[in-house]
Amino acid sequence: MRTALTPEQINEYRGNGFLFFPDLLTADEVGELETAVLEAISTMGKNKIADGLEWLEGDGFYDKVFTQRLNLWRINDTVKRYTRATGLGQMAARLAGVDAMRIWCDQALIKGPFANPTAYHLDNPFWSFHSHDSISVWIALDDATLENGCLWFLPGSHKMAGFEVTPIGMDMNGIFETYPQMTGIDPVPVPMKAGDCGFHNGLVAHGAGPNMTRGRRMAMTAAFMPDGSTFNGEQNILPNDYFNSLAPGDPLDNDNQNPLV
Ligand SMILES: O=C(O)CCC(=O)C(=O)O
Ligand SMILES: [Fe+2]
Repeated sequence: MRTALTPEQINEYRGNGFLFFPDLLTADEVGELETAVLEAISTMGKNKIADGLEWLEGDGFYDKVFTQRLNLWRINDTVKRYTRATGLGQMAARLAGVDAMRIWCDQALIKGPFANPTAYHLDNPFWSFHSHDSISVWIALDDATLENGCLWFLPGSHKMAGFEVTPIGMDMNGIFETYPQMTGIDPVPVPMKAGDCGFHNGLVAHGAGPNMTRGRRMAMTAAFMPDGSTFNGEQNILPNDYFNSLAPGDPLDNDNQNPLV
């Protein structure tokens, strides 16, 4: 894993709210991670969250946006070696400008042939903490192209965003009803080769096109929460026992659920 960041890359991330980072993984590493992710997913059936809250895949529009499987690090040591890699966590912390990160979740996002588009949305409002400094890494395990549903971003939108949820539904323009100030921004596509990755701020608007091809567009992602973040009352993916033990304002510092990376 290539983890060196330049000051220019950090500036670009902070200005745009995202950063394209080529060659994070070698071809061998891509193969190893891909195999591990598919292995982990094959044990989960329709359950979207490994070893935690039950969330079953259905057959509605959202289930055809991508195959989504979360917290694979909990059931697969190889996935854990990548998504909880210290070097990756350090990159996330440097880009965000915080001292330390905890893993919020990792997730595989696989657009199968002819998958639906991923509507523009913000990530952080879905989660159980609010932060201007949360960050995800999206690692391409297949080439992600304009044809098969690469990511698109609204550069700088993280500076205009609040914490209102914008659903990943059927309306591509839904986000602009909540955040009309973002309508003036030109969206930017970020195609990637397998092994490249992108980092994005939890408040930057992003989405992906449909998969117009017969091929697969597979990504492995990890979302990082700044250490010191506090519970906002949303359950999101927290297991019931832990969720019921929390009151708004409590620190989310459970090393089993959200370990430091
Ligand atoms: O892979 C996709 O289509 C969407 C990814 C995304 O929204 C994310 O990683 O936050
Ligand atoms: Fe997202």
